[in-house]
Amino acid sequence: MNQPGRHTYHEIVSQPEAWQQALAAARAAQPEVAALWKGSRAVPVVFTGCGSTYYLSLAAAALFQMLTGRPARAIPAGELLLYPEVTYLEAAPAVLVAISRSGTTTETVEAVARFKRADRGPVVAITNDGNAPLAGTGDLILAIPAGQEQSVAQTRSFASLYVAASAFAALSAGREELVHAMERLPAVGDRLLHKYAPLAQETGEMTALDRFYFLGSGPRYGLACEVNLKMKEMTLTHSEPFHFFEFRHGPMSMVGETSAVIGLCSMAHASLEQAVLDEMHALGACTLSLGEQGTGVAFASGLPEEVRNVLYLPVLQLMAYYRALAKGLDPDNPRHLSAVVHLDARALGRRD
Ligand code: F1P
Repeated sequence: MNQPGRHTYHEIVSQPEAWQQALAAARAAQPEVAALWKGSRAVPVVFTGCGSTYYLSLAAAALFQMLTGRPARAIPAGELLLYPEVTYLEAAPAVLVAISRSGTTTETVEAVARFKRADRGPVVAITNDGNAPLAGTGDLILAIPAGQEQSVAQTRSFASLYVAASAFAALSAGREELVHAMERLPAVGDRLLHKYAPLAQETGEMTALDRFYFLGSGPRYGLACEVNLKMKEMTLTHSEPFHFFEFRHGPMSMVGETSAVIGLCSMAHASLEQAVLDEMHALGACTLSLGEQGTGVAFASGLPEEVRNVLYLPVLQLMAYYRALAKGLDPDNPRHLSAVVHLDARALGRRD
């Protein structure tokens, strides 16, 4: 009998290998990336995906704009179909970065098709399947097959795509030294998975906790959204992501003895972010901080803050895995979900 969660566990603990392939793919594409940005710096860059890969787009767009100084935003692919005018200015040029594990999600593939039909500009495809439809429509393709997985909920795939997107942002900014520094990520990821597996299991098995809040700001907000989705998909737990300061403006009313507040903490604003966690702890919450140093989960990576954000993922993915098992659930097969959402593209975005 298949042990519940065996695929999810293997995918989480093996992900540093996929990070390595993501970096190799980005480095190999360096000349194409440089050529992509010969044009105007004012051309907006739109990152898109669905669910996990929309959250990835949020994180990637924030990092891309911080590093390159080019305007970037993240829009769910479905919204590009329903309300393109909210994103695109009539005939103005743009660059579209489409992110997809499968490369077959209808909304994402259709959003790219319409972008190309409108001749808006180049498409960058970041995917775990270089043979799927999305890759066939990209002008620049970053494919990371090592990130492919059996499980429905993205873990290894997400992290590999995020590493590729981060390296893409660094190369787009001409910051090759950041990509070189990223070469150390897989070893740090392996170390964190070994060192903090007990903490992930201990926290995951605290089934008295009935709600989780994940706090992240700047380039980490999209990652807070993603780990929040893991908690929902794998463990059927009420959970929500917030920007750090936003949590005080109402949501903190929900904090009590059965809530967990988990901070994806930066070094740049460590004391301000830790202050939020301390206030929630005083209200009875179980709090956990992750970051480079001085935190409950300490990376001790020595890497620049811009390119170590993937390190927030493994321990929190593992925590969701253990919580699912503690609740008698199978994280490999989340309730109601399928690995890919396929729709009738002809019916999407029609103003009914
Ligand atoms: C995206 C997706 C997500 C969902 C889950 C499974 O597919 O369907 O919407 O949250 O993570 O993957 P893809 O376009 O990345 O293949």
